[in-house]
Amino acid sequence: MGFVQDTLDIGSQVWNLVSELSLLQQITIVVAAPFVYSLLWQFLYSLKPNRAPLVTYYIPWVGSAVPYGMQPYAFFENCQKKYGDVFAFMLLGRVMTVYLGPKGHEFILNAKLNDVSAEDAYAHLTTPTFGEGVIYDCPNWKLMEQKKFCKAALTRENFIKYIPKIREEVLKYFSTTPEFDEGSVDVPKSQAEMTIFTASRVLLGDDIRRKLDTGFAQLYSDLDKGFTPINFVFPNLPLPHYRKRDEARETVASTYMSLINKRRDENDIQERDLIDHLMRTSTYKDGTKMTDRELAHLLIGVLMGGQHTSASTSAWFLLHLGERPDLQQELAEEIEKVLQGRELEYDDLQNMPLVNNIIKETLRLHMPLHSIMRKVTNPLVVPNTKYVVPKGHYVLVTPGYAHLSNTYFPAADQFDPHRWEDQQKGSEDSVDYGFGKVTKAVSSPYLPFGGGRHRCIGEQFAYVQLGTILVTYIQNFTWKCKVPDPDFTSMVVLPTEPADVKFVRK
Ligand code: X2N
Ligand code: HEM
Repeated sequence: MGFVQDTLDIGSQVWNLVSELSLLQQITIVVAAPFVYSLLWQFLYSLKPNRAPLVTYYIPWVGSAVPYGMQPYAFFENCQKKYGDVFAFMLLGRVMTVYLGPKGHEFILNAKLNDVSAEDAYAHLTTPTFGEGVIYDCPNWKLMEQKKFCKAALTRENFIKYIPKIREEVLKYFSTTPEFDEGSVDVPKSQAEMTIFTASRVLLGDDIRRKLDTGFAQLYSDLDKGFTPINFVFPNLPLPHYRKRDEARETVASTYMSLINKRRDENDIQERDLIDHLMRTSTYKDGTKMTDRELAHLLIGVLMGGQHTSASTSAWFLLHLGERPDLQQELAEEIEKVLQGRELEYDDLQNMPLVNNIIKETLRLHMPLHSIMRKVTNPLVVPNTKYVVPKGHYVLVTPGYAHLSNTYFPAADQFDPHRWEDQQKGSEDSVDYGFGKVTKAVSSPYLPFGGGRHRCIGEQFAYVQLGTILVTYIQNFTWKCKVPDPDFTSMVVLPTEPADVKFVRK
């Protein structure tokens, strides 16, 4: 009680003092208080011996959001010079601890399930767009199983069937988009459209793909506009774009649910697409089945994730190739040598090292997710340092930063797909978190698909989709352009617009 009484006493004394000041002085205090508090808080933080150094900031709560949000890699480079590989910064009210380099990859991507949580870091971002019960709106063991269920549709057998369909969609897109024949193509836009058409065709099936030629595309667009980094701060507001997102999610989910019901009623469950595979294998190990609604939400999430990452990657490789007619020529020769006039098949892609290395090099220079985050749920000791990251803070890992370092990649700023040649795969230890084997060590400097229990399951699919798109472009066009700067403020790192390219038919 003494403490409460003392606090009240001090409070009333302060109040008496303040009320004797002029209005201007009172306003000054109210405005200055957060700044004083923030600087005081930073000072006290700096006294704690076991905290990673905090990047100084002047705007309370906002912290380093502007330099980080605009130019994360330049921001990290400055911080590394001042503080070394481990430091913390304030981002919109959250303390983010960064560990740069391969040791940081290991520290964060292989952190124990008990110590860090992806769902606590991402649910705000994803759940309003994907819907409830899946991905980051469920316990981690369910996510591991959902990833296993999805992998059933992402096998070699299925890829063999997907390639002609992807190719057909790309060719149809070329012939129905007038900008390929006159004027120029807005590449980020064309690649977003081509990605949704190809992915829906093979993962959701012909029925859903056909719906995209009608009003259904608008729903995807509304849903897509709701999948933005703004959600980290404001997942829900009474504004039109949030309402449209929620309506779009409901309508898209209902559409998928009707299709699921139709297939079940007609006993028409084959092995065509992801929907068929999920209808077959979506029983959790505790015996419960995913509901149709959860299946619909999982489909939304997986398609949405694959959409942004894949669309940005193909936009970037087209733009880089526009600067490199020599590589376009070399690709054309590789493709012609393998195919000899035949149509592309799955095994052909495995025999086109340059095609794959173009994708690999694009993902090095333009890793779509520049920041991978976890919320700390138990005090986390940073190995080889005296630092402890307390519960409630976040950890951030950025393989994309190591991708750009000359230490790991000589002439790192050069687009050089040949740098990947003659790299034999080592026989590395693997581990299974429930969705198949993945490499145990994540201390590689090159991790575009992440690592550990949250590692991507879409890598092979992305290579199939992107490889088919690249081959089909090279077979039909040549083009020239300049590579624009990256825009880091969107969900994935995109080329800054305008990024228009004039394509010339072969
Ligand atoms: C206010 C500049 O702009 O000053 F999707 F099934 C589906 C995605 C993680 C994005 C992190 C922060 C940008 C601050 C700008 C599925 C395929 C996934 C994986 C500050 C002033 C979702 C964080 C975006 C930081 C940019 C997390 C994705 N494979 N997809 N200030 O993905 O996997 C999925 C998985 C992330 C980010 C950012 C600012 C499975 C500003 C100006 C303004 N980012 N971002 N996926 N910022 N400002 C996914 C992992 C999961
Ligand atoms: C996870 C990258 C395409 C589905 C991840 C992660 C990364 C990543 C870095 C780890 C995220 C984290 O640890 O927080 C990429 C890149 C892609 C791509 C660069 C394309 C070039 C796809 C595609 C799909 C997909 C096409 C679906 C078909 C997933 C899923 C996860 C994941 C389900 C697991 C999320 C988790 O366990 O938390 N991806 N991805 N991705 N990705 Fe991808």
